[in-house]
Amino acid sequence: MDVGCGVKQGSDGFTYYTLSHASGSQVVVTDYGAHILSWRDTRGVERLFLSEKAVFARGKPIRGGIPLVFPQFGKGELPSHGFARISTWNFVGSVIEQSGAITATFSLEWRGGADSMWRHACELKLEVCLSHELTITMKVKNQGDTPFSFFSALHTYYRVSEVSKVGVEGLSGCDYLDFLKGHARAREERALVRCDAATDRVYVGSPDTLALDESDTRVVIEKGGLADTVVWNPWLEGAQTISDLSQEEYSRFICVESGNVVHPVLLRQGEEHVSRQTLRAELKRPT
Ligand code: TA6
Repeated sequence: MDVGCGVKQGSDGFTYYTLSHASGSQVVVTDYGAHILSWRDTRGVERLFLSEKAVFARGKPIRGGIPLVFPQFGKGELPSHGFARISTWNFVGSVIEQSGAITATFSLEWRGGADSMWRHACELKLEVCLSHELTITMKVKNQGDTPFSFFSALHTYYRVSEVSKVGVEGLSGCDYLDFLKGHARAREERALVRCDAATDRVYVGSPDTLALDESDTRVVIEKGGLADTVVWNPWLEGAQTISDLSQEEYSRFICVESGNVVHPVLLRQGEEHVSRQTLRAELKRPT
């Protein structure tokens, strides 16, 4: 495996960047949405889910990987989850750091204006840094002359062998809003949050370190500058209504999304907001 950043042009018109690290880890990002499609850990195990029915076409979001939610979370005036994931980003470049980590940077200049679907001018940057772990840094800069506020999330789809057998660690004692029960607020009491039915919850002000626990592995999820965590799985009944997801695929993923989805982030002119998420797959010690 060549260490560094490889580039391929897809027949769909998207450009695909493959970052390969000496530890054996690998990540694939496309300039469409600055969307991370694949992350293989140091053992070569794929950790992200990508739907077999995912659509790769401009104007449509890609089902799986890590879609970037910005500046709207969910439905609203803008397309669902905002425009960042359906915009073509610029590849700024890649660099091999002294530590050996490889960073690729993407940017999106949003001009805004009265004719635009979102009138505010901003610059988004996404830095994808691969070593034995994966760190994704998102920067939002207000380039306009009025303040604006936004929501954002790294809508991460984790690939699992069976959704009901995995659990999210670290949410016990945290309040959540249940989007399937009219946003009702309740407190999580489980040490391990499992999905055994359709789940769509926002954990408000969640801890900055969580883990996805699956048989022999834990994927540690660390966040910064992102207040909340969304846990989502549509289950069979939900999957039946999602055209770019096969029915049986609902059991092969869980979304655990680090984001600012409850309280909007306010950015004044010239200000920048930085957030990040680090993922690390660790083999569990035999007990
Ligand atoms: O983050 C959870 C969620 O907002 C769910 O409500 C669900 O609809 C999901 O995201 C997928 O949204 P999408 O627009 O990608 O179909």
